Amino acid sequence: MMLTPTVLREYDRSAPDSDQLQTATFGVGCFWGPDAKFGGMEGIIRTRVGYAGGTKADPTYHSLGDHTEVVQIEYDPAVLGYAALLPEIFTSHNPRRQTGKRQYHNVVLTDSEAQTDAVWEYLETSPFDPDSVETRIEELSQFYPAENYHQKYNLRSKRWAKKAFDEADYDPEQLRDSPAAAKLNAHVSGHDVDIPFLDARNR
Ligand code: MHO
Repeated sequence: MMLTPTVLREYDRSAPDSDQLQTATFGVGCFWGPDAKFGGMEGIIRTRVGYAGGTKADPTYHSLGDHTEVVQIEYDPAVLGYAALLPEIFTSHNPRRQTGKRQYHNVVLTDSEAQTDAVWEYLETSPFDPDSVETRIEELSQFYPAENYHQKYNLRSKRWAKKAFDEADYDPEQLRDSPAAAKLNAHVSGHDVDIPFLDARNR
């Protein structure tokens, strides 16, 4: 199947709505990487990158204040539970060492007590000694989406991929929230992702 505007729109239209999904928010360094990696995983439907974990109101990339770069994912709990996500998060960074710069801190921002409990339960049975884990584990207070040019960053730098969304008349917010874009962003970043709408001509 070719990557046509119709194919992209159909894929996105058939994806589950946000209200049927749950969110997970975490930082593991520069947010471009986890945006691509997690966007390709089965059960992860949407991704967006942003700033969280601090107190400054309305942070921007050049005025971050005490915030950290994070990715927020929308996942389908019927396919992938939070407990199944945690090993992926904790092996995407070194939980035994915190990063010097707060911008790139390792942080898991939970949005419910159930998520917080799941993190500690995971750590207790993980190879990481919970007492020596330096990753910040905190409640999410507010997520501020990053500027559009940071969303699906790797996809944006591939002309053929960006062109497909331009031809489908996606505006920057639609591109950010597009389930198809999450998968393509993973694909162009070299992650192994099963994309039904890609054919050899696009690879
Ligand atoms: N300036 C770094 C990190 C960008 S990330 C959005 C780079 O160009 O790789 O912080």
